Order: sequence, then structure tokens, then C-alpha cells
Amino acid sequence: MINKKAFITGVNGQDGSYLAEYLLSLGYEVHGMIRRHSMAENQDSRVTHLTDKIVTHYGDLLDESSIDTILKKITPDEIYNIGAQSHVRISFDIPQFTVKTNALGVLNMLESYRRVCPDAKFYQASSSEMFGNSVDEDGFQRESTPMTPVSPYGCSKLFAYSIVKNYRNSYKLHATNGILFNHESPRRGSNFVTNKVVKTAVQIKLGLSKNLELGNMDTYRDWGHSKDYVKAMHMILNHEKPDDFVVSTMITHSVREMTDYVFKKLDLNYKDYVSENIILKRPEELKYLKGDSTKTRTILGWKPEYTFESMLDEMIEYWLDKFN
Ligand code: F7E
Repeated sequence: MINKKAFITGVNGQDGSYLAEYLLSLGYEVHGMIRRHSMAENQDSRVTHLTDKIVTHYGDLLDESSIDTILKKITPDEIYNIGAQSHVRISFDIPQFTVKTNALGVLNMLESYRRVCPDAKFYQASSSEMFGNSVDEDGFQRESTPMTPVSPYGCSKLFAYSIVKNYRNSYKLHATNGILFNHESPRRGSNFVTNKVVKTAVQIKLGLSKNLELGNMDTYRDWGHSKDYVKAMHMILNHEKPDDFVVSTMITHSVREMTDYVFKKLDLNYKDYVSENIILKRPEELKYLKGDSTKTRTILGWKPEYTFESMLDEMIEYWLDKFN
């Protein structure tokens, strides 16, 4: 068992909750930062089952003093900065909040980290959204692919990624970036496309809903499972040399293919229920993602256990259970 202390921002999110479970299973003492919401249930809804196992602290990436206080109190060995405004389309509605949280928030974390506990290791949740519409000639994005983001979210994440590298080199910190492609699970917010499709398809199957409106169905994403990806986070942070790693399945599917798979699994034809609504499209769209995670697989020995199909099957089962 590992006798270490980990601190996770965004512990109440999809990834934060799976990461907390994974680190607990390895023997870690796990601390998480949660933000205050007006609904009491919202502060820790994804980690209520861990109430007796983890320690939560109120704080905010935009409140530097709260980060300082928490880091001083815990003196963690490992810091996972996973908290963010993570919805790409919503980042067009609230660009300034997105940039403050995802870019300046990371700088706030780094400043506290460097002053309070510079011997800790730091993981930054970087994103394939940073690539924008850059694709290498062989159809993949990898660590060396130029980054040309096409959303306020992507731009904010590119700043964060860059400042992490800058702090690593300037202050000799063990600060790392995981460049994660899309990753889903039953815990994914249901305003992200996979869980929106699965949840609504199950509702249609059970007569609880009549139709599903989507935005652009002809974009491609490389979708993995969050449970596999949080293990990669731990490996990236614990690699002897602080570095940047792509985490992906190396397989891509369109939103249309994903929708077709989910409806077929429920013996339905998506064409009878799904329509495209321009309101759900983005002002600028990232059209195609397929990540080359060879570096991560070779150097860290990581590989995913879930497939695209087994991940969606698990999500379908979850919603069938929930509504039945
Ligand atoms: O969209 C299209 C949409 O919102 C996927 C975040 O975790 O992964 C995620 O960002 C695709 C896009 O994820 C709807 O236009 C069609 O092309 O599930 P999404 P995302 O934008 O790729 C990256 C790696 C992150 O880092 C982010 O934090 O699906 N799409 N119709 C739709 N998307 C949504 N949300 N809703 C629709 O109705």
C-alpha cells in the first residue's frame, strides 16, 4: 500500500471521483477541493459514497487564499488539478469565467504549489481540445502536433498547458500534463454528447421521451473511459521525469456512428427520433480527433481496458437500471 497524501481539485467531477476511488484503492490519504453551490446536494454529489473515506475542503481555483490554506494544511505529495469549466460549447457563453478558472486558476495553483509544497508532484488536466483542427498527415494528433484551439475552452487549456511547462522548466518543479482525449462514463454530465445520447435513447425506449435533438453529428471524437484515464493520470504524475503525455484509444468515431450504435443496442433506429438543431452547434467546431498515445503506452505501459462499445454498453446499463 502507498502511504501518501493526494490533493484533487474537481473531486466532485467525473474524473475526480474515479481518481479518488483509484487512489484510495492504492492506500492514499485523499483530499479533495469542492466549490460551494447553492444546492447542498451539488457540492459533493459524485463522492457522497466516499464521505467517510476522503477529506473535502471548500475552496475555489479563483480564490488563491483558499488554495494556499488547503495546501499548507495538507502538505500533499501529489496534486491533481482536474477542476475546470469543462464544457466546450458553454465556454462560448461564459468565456471570461472559463478563462479565469481554467487558465488563471491553474496559475493560482502553480503559485501556491511552488511557495507551499514545491517537493510535491503536480498533474494538470490538459485536453485534446488544445489541438483545434490540427491533424498530422497520418490522421493522428500527438504530443508534437501544433496546437491551434478553436474555443475559449481550448484557448484557456492551452495557456494552462504552457504555464505548467514554463513552471516546470523555470522552477524545476515536477509538473506534468496529461493531454486527455474525450473520456466518458455513467458519471459524465448529461449535457456532454455521449451521456445525452445514451440517457435520451433509454428514455425513448421506455416511453419517457419522444425525440432527441443534437448539434453537429458529423464531428469525430476519440472516446475512452474515465476509469482507464484516471489510471494514466497517476502514471503520468509518478513518472520519474516530469513530461507531457497523450492519453487516447487511437480509434475515432463520429457522433452519428456513436448515436447509431446506442439506438441499435436498444433495437431502435436513430433516424426515427434524432434531428439536428442549429442552436446546439458551436460557433467554431473542432471536427476530428484521433490521438496517438504510443508514447504513453511505450514509456508508461498504460493501455485502456474498455473499448468504445463496452464503455457505451456500461452507460446504457446504468440508465436502464436508473429508469426501470
Ligand atoms: O461534444 C458534438 C459536439 O460536448 C463532442 C470535454 O470533456 O472532451 C470534451 O469536449 C462532440 C462535439 O465534448 C451535441 O459539437 C453534437 O463535436 O461531448 P462533447 P467535447 O466538446 O469534445 C474534451 C477532450 C475536453 O477536454 C472537454 O472538457 O459532439 N455534439 N450534438 C454535441 N455535443 C453536446 N455536448 N451536445 C449535443 O447536443
